[in-house]
Amino acid sequence: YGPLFELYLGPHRTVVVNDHDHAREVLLQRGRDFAGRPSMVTTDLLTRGGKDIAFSDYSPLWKLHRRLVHSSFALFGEGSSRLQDIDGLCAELLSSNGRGFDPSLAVTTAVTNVVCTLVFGTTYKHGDGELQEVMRYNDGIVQTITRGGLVDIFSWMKVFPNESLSKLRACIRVRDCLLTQKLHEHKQATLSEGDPRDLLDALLKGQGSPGPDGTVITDDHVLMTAAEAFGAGVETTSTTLLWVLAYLLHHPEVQEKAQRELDEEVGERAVRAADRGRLPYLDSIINEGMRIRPVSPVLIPHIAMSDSSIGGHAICRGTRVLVNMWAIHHDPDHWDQPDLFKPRFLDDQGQRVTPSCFLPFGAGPRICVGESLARMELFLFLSSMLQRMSFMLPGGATPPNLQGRLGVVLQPLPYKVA
Ligand code: HEM
Ligand code: PLO
Repeated sequence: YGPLFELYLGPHRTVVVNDHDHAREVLLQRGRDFAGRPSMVTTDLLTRGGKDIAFSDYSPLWKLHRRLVHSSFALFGEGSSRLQDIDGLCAELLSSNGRGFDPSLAVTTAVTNVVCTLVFGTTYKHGDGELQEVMRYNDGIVQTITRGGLVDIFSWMKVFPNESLSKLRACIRVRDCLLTQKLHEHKQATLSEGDPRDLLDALLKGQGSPGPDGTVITDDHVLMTAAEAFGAGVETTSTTLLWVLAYLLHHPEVQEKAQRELDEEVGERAVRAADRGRLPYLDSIINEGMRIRPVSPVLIPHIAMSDSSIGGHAICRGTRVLVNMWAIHHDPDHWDQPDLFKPRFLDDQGQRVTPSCFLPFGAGPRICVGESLARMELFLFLSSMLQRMSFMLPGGATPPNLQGRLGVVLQPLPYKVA
């Protein structure tokens, strides 16, 4: 349909951006004009009417909120190497002794524990009952918040019985029950002075200082933001790792090259965050995974907050804008053989290159707040796994299906490794 087209999704005028020049205009050059979020039935349910960050419309309180989360991540996450679950993950993977098994449970557990430490200051043991509950409700939410689902187009349809919406409500109930309990425990344990230990502490402390327009962070905001950091932290990183592993099963030569780089640059000792500079090929694999299978293929819908323009075309206030990152990451004008998995983020000298049409985290005012954390996690988990083991197809198995299933994130279908 060309680089830019407009359609009506029910009553909503929607512009779809398929190429990277226009995407940069929407996200960066005129980022402020397009930094709004539409209100939708499913995400309003999920976030109690936008009391989170990702699905909340642009407002002074949202900005304050976003800043709090961002600085908490820098404080508690990215800098300090708190990925204590690497050993647990590797042990669990190795314990399969080469029998074919689905890696998703082990990967999700490890990733969940990283965010859990960050948000709540706690971790789960592998196989913990509550952890299983978290994974179940997350999966239910991911599968029921589909972008462009009918109730999000015709909101009046919410009055009719709807199986998907009932499932979403049930998952949200489980989530809220669990999180309210955590908030309660935190309030009892903290509420004294002292430095915040985790994101929940930081948010509770932030309740004391009102936003620029006098609005305050309510308990609902604290709960929704913690829930979201938790949900976003788990689903995105684990999905990306599972995509990369699936592609490595298709391309054993890529896996071997990464292992050679690890042997030469790191050897037997544990990989550290500071090793990233020395492992450009590994980074290139991660980037290629995020290019070929972006977890968020049309980002999150944006909305024009004022009359503006894209590529010289007038766009009126209230227009929804979908940035088609899938199309941008597969654009044959910018990528050689875009459907082929080949780590390509290096030049002839092996130095890193990042093309401007590679935007897996978005860009501008709505850029992902977890980018640095995610990049560090992806690097540390993948490097540690490849250093200690090789992933292979179980005997007789066909390589993983790479088509994926699209919920609120694009996930690989279940597959087995040995
Ligand atoms: C937003 C990608 C990891 C938290 C986003 C967006 C994308 C994205 C594409 C939407 C940008 C837009 O609408 O323009 C990713 C990818 C990840 C990742 C590819 C990992 C591989 C994380 C992690 C966290 C996180 C680990 C938190 C712990 C968020 C939040 C937003 C967001 C809160 C909403 C930002 C806003 O609307 O202002 N992410 N993300 N993400 N991400 Fe991530
Ligand atoms: C994942 C399931 C959780 O239960 C709730 C949740 C919160 C934030 C969402 C996340 C889910 C999916 C991935 C999202 C994230 C915000 C930013 C991220 C949409 C639904 C991406 C990749 O855009």
